[in-house]
Amino acid sequence: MTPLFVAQRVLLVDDEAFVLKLLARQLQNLGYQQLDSCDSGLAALERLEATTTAAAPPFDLIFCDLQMPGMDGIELVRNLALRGYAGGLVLVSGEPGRTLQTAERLAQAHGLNLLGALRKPVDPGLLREVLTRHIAAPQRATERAAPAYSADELRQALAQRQFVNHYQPKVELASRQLVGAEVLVRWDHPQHGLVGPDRFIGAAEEHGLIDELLKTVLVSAFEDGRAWQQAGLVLTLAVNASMDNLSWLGLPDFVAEQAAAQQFPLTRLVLEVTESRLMTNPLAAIDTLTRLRLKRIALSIDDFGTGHSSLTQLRDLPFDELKVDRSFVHGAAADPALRSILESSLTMARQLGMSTVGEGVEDLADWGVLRQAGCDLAQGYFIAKPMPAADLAPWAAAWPQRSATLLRA
Ligand code: G
Ligand code: G
Ligand code: MN
Repeated sequence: MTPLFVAQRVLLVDDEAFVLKLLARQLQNLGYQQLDSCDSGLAALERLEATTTAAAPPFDLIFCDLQMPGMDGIELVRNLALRGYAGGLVLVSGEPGRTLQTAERLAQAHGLNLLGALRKPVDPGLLREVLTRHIAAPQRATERAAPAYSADELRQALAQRQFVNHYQPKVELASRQLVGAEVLVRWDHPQHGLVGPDRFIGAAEEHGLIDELLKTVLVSAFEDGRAWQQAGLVLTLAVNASMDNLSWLGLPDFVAEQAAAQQFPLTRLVLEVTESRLMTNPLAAIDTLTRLRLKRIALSIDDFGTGHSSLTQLRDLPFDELKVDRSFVHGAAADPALRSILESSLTMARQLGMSTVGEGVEDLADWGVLRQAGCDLAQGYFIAKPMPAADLAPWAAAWPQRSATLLRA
């Protein structure tokens, strides 16, 4: 376990000294170093107030027992909400599952950042899973919120063609063959250097420029795809679409026209979709997705398992591919909870006739777990990081040799 969590300040609240000690030990084993504990809800609130009023920031994470003398966990949760506590919350209890579930819903209804609920004694695998969710989700959220670019800045960047596509290889686990690449846009900013999508996608959505961005990403992808094809490199290209893009009813026709202009076959295009925000116009999205499908463009459900990409979508929409989120892939070999989520997601996808991709493959163990679980494709730093278009052909040429070494064949 890498110490991903060292910077996190954690408060444990439980009236049983033994539970506090055990949980503290488990968290220390996971790399947490800044642990604080108290034995009642009231003491927790005092602690929180002391840290909030002082220059020090409040806690990043609170573990809260339900059954406590004096102020119980439910009351503490209510008080946390009243004080605007914005950190993560994990409920821990010996109470039966239903009670814990109800408490969970209550915490969510209060608008708290609930990471999960754990039964006592706390299973180390489940604990890690809950914490992984914490580092996976909120980090992405804050990154997205970072420096907001204005509509004018984005418009100018579009006009000056400052957005460039990078490509991350997707390889078949069974054959190790390169079969495609995910297109990941970057902003080659004249002052800020290469800016990642997490820092401008949100702004582009907000300013109504996300369709313009998708257009440039698609056109460049078709151009690059055509060049690779002429060089003998046949690749399936996967482009990311925002939910907002799906309200654009003209998207399927635009895609078809541009692909035809570059003689790029639509059967080699995949559209990756994450439910990044509430679907504002579900009818339009279903219309667009279905028409894309009719044009033989493959649809992929991205970041599966993160809570954005949900079972409801699988039921309602014609997806061809499921991408298991990297938080369930990396480290799954050594973690029974992650592994079972990963395996059951893959099994479900297969039963629905979808092909599968594991993203976030960072080491040989991740590769092995996917291979064993029968996943079709792998993507991640272990194989290659996203790279400029010009680097892809050389990378592809070197891959057979490199993969043999990496996988010790
Ligand atoms: O490399 P990475 O930082 O590339 O990408 C971060 C996130 O940005 C990913 O969730 C990815 O899906 C998203 N993303 C990358 N390129 C695009 C794009 O062209 N359009 C949209 N909507 N999202 C993108
Ligand atoms: O949400 P989406 O699946 O489109 O995200 C792709 C994002 O994941 C990009 O930001 C990309 O840079 C990143 N990424 C790709 N491979 C890995 C990996 O092996 N580990 C990690 N942590 N991130 C990765
Ligand atoms: Mn993606």
